[in-house]
Amino acid sequence: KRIVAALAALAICATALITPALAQEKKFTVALIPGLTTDGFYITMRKGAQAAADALGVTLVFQGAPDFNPVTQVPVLDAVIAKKPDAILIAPTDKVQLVEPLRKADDAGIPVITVDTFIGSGVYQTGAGEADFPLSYIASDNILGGEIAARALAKAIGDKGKVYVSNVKPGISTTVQREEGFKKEMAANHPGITVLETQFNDNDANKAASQLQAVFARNPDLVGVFGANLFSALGAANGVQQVGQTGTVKVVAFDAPTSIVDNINTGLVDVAIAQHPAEIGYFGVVSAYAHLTGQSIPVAIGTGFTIMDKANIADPNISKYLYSE
Ligand code: T6T
Repeated sequence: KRIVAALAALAICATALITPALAQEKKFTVALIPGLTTDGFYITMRKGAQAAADALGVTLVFQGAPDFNPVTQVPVLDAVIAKKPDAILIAPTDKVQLVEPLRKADDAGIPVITVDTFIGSGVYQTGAGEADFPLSYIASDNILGGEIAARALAKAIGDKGKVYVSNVKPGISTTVQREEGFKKEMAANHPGITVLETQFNDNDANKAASQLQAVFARNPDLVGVFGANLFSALGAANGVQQVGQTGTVKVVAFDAPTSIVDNINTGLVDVAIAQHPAEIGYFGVVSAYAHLTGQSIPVAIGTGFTIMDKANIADPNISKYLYSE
C-alpha cells in the first residue's frame, strides 16, 4: 500500500512539473500588434503566436491597424497599453517614430519584444542609445534576405542589365535592410548589373504596378525588379504583366502569399523568398512567457527563409511555408 501511495504522489509531482497550466497559476495576457492586420505575413505570424499561446495557457490578443503606418499604429499601441497586458509583442512600423510610444509601455512596466521590425538599431539591452529597452528582437535576417534576392535576380538575368528595387518607404527597418543587402551584393559581386533608383510605393500594390510601367517606359532595356515585400512584389509582378514583359523582365519577390504559386508557375515570378512568420510569432510568445516566468531570454532570435521557385514549389516541404490568408 505504501508503495502504491508513494507512486501516486510521484505521479502527481511529475504531472505538476510537466503541465505548464498547473505549474503556472497566473494566466498571462500577451498582446501582438502587427504592422497591419490585412497582410498574410502577419496573419501567419498570429497563427504561430496562437499555437504557442495555446501550448502555454497564455491569452493572446491580436490588435492592429488596417495599414502599415505609425499614424494608425500608435493609437492601437496606446489602447493596448491602457489595458495593461503582461507583455507586448509588436512589429513597429517605423524605427524612429515608435520609440517614444513604446517607451510608455516600458515605463508602465510592460515588457516589450519587437517582432519582424525593430526600433533604433535593433540591438537591444546594451545601455546604448534611446531605443535599447525592448527585451528581444525576433525576425528574419533581412540584410541576408536582400543578398539572397540579389543573387537570385543576378542569376535570372545572366548577371547583366538594368534592375530596380520596388520598396515600401524609408524608415521601416526590414525593407530598408533588404534593399541594403541587395545593393551591397550587387555592388560587390555583379559589376554588369546597374541598379536604378528605388521606387517607393507606400505598401500599395497598385502604385508599385504603375511605377513598374513608368520605369519600363523610361528604360525599355529593364531586365529585372526586386519586390522588397509582399505588396511591392505583387504590384511589380502585375506591372510586368501589364507591360507584356512576362518572362523578359524577371521578378524576385520577397514574401510568399498563396497567389505567388500561380505567379511562379506562369513564369511571372522567378523566385520568392518566404519568411517564416509563424516561427516569429511562436517564439515571440514563448519568449514573453519565459520572461514572465523568470527565465532569461535571448536578446535576438533569427528565423529562417525558404527559397521558392518553379522547380520546388510543388514540394509540400516547401509549400508549407506559403502564408495563410
Ligand atoms: O515583408 C513583411 C514584413 O517582414 C515587413 O516588415 C513588412 O511587409 C511585410 O509584412 C509583407 O507585406
